[in-house]
Amino acid sequence: MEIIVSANEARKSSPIPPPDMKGAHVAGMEAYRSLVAEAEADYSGYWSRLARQFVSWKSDFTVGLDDSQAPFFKWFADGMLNVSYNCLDRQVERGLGGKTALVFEADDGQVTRIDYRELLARTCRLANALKARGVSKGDRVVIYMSMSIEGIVAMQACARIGATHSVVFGGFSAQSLRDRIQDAGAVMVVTADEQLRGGKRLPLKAIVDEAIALGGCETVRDVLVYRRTGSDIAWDASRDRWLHEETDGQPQNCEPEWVGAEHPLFILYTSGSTGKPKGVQHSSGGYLLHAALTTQWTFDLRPDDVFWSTADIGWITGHTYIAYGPLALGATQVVFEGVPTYPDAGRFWKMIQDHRVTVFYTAPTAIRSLIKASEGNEQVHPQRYDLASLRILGTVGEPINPAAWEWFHRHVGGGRCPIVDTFWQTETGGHMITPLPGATPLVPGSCTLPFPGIAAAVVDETGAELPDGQGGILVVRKPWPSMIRTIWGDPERFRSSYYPPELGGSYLAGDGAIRDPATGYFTITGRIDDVLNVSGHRMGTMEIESALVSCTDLVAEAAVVGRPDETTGEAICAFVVLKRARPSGDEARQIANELRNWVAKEIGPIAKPKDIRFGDNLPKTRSGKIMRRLLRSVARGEGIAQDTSTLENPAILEQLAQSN
Ligand code: 6R9
Repeated sequence: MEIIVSANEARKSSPIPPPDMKGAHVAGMEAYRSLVAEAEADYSGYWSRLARQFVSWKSDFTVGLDDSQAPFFKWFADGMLNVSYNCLDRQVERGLGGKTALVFEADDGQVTRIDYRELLARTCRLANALKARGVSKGDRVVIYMSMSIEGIVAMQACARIGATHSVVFGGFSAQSLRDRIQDAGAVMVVTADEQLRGGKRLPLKAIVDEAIALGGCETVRDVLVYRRTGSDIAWDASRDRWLHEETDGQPQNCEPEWVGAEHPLFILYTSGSTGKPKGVQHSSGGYLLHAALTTQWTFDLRPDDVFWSTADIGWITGHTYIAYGPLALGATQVVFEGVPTYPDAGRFWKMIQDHRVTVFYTAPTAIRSLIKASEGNEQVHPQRYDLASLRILGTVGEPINPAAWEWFHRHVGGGRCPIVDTFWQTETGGHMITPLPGATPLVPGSCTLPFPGIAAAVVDETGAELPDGQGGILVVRKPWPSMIRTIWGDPERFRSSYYPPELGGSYLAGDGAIRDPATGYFTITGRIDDVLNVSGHRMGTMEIESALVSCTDLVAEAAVVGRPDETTGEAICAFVVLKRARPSGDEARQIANELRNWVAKEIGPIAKPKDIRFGDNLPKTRSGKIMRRLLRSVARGEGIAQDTSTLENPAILEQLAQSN
């Protein structure tokens, strides 16, 4: 299976026309084009119209886009709102109080349903509990939780009182968690005793304890613990509190804290080109608008849909398309605690069947691993399940290769369901380039056309627009409402990472792209910086390198590159020089394992290198720069046809190539 989608491959197939969808929100290409034209004619007015349609404002705004301090753009800045009011109270006021908001399926298959009225009551009780512990508007709260109703309630409760949440994925290590708590200056951590995934109990609270013990988290006054498994855990009475004890007895009303549209709803850390993760800061008004708008248009969401995004709340997809977008529309959604392969690889298909899911949003890496599993075992093949409820499919996180697209289309969607291949990023807040199901003809492997109003373009290094058919750098010409506002605590890094002067005011996405000359469709060709995408998880090569070299007893030097992988899209490949003689055979395998565990401890299991190769040295230029371009070729098992004349020590390539 070829993973990296080439533009040629995407172009080969002829577009698949959209199904005849009565009453689609964007019905047909005429409707799409007229929205694009509306945005072009009056950009700020277009978004302002939608902001009034999709968001309920406590007090209306007078200005749409404010670009007076570019690139620190503001949207709807003098409008006042509350995001939790928009997601919960508003639904109850519309008469949807008894409508199911969340269908939670636990790892062991147990199902809990909760309606909008109950979700609002629980959010208010927790919001009151947070206030009782002194959390107030603008304070940061770190949420370190697995998928749960409580995790979503915690996010909504923060939004309700104007506290800025920062969700840290439950797979991150104590060290990574500490760094994020410290960078955010969090006053509270909300966690669970343990998480349950694939039948295994994994610690959460113990990792919070470890993170705090590492030092630097002095801002944290309280740790709230949701009792998930009831296992014994260590307890520090000066700081630890059971979530249920804090919320029991709290009133189920809590007046929303009305905030300005630019108030930071959340910070979410993501990987960049340097070792230090970036705290991506999002707004309240502009973010909520795009979350609600894209959930409605991209998934053509209707009142009776059952929406399921398989993402985790620790990632941006779990923010926009679980915690905020679907709730802002009053949708019913499935929330899943477990993993796609437990108790077997038919779990997703069984859940779609059981809950009559109509819109299903997942990651290419999950699809590829389920294809593999079903090839080995007919019992878990999607055709063994009744998937007739499905209407629309979606993918996110990485390019989807046409073979996986075809399989998903045929075997999961029964050939009837459009697939929306949604390109976007933590920084963009919501979809940027994506098909709209009732309008856009589909081409497997292409994310097709910009969402109406998004000014995506392909340019060269000087910012000049390239003709279609020529690959270049993906940029966004105009600011949009849900864009990143800054990097928490580091506005200069925000400016230099996303608005380099040579691009003349365009947003630099960090991906390469090419447009098809016939259709204008975009195909994303992958990151152009030192960011890897492993199973749809963003990892910085520098982060992994610093984790490796922090193993000071063993490691002298390390370089990390990506190589294509059949299942995970990209795999992490590390080249390591030890402080002792280069190991081989069993010793090499044993040290490689030690280093993998070390990286898991430093960053988290998702950052474990798949390949570790040992050398006496690394390929360097005479000026001492590591030549990653050559390492990438070695990692891919390609011959070294490239120019090595600037290399200080050419023989090293041979050694590294053989050391696998
Ligand atoms: C939402 C999310 C962002 C990076 C992005 C790009 C890759 C995401 C994609 C895609 C091709 C798609 N990416 N969706 N590449 N086609 N449909 O994944 O955010 O974790 O910040 O990752 O993921 O490389 O730059 P995030």
